[in-house]
Amino acid sequence: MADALLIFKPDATYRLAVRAALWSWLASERDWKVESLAWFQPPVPLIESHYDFLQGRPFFPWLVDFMTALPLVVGRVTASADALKLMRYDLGETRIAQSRPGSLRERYGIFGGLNCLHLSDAPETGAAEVEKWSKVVQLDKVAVELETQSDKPDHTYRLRSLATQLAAGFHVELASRAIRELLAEESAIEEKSREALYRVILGALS
Ligand code: DAT
Ligand code: MG
Repeated sequence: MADALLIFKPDATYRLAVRAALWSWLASERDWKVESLAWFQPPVPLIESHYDFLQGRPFFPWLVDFMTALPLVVGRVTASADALKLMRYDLGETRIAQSRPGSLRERYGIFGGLNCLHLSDAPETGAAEVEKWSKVVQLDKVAVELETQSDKPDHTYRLRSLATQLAAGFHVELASRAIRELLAEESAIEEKSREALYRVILGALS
């Protein structure tokens, strides 16, 4: 059995219909088991270390902000090596424009690296990530109850269309405002965290 680290990124933690859909998939425990879930706001050094292989890439400062700006839902999954491979197949490719049609990222990711879930990509990386994270977050019990249904709308495809315009420099003001409005409709987040959510989503597009 392999251990894998699971993170609902901010776009999945706070967009409630998306979180419910991703949780439905995970909670099916088709070929795996969800061993833990907890709320946790990752500190900057942990994320810098978690993503150390990406240091120096132009998107790295944004990636660190994205992963540290807000409390996230973090967990651990156990699966056979083959099942972990299947989970990563279900998840889809890293960048949304390249995510396989029908994959979770194609369906729920917004744009670029706004790709909703982190899941360790192999037993070796899973073991290393779980070891590192278990020092700062509990990874041995399910301490968060997530819903598999939500009354909130899922605006993924409109967000993706607006994100594409914004990233290309078209209608920047209008598209930014529309993205904020759609995110507000999708979430139930208090004022001060909402600004952080807008910042990390819009930050991926500039
Ligand atoms: P994955 O999350 O599919 O395992 P990864 O480990 O290669 O992908 O990269 C970690 C995260 O970094 C990824 O989920 C989003 C971000 N990222 C990677 N490459 C990127 C790129 N070219 N543009 C924007 N974000 C990127
Ligand atoms: Mg990875």
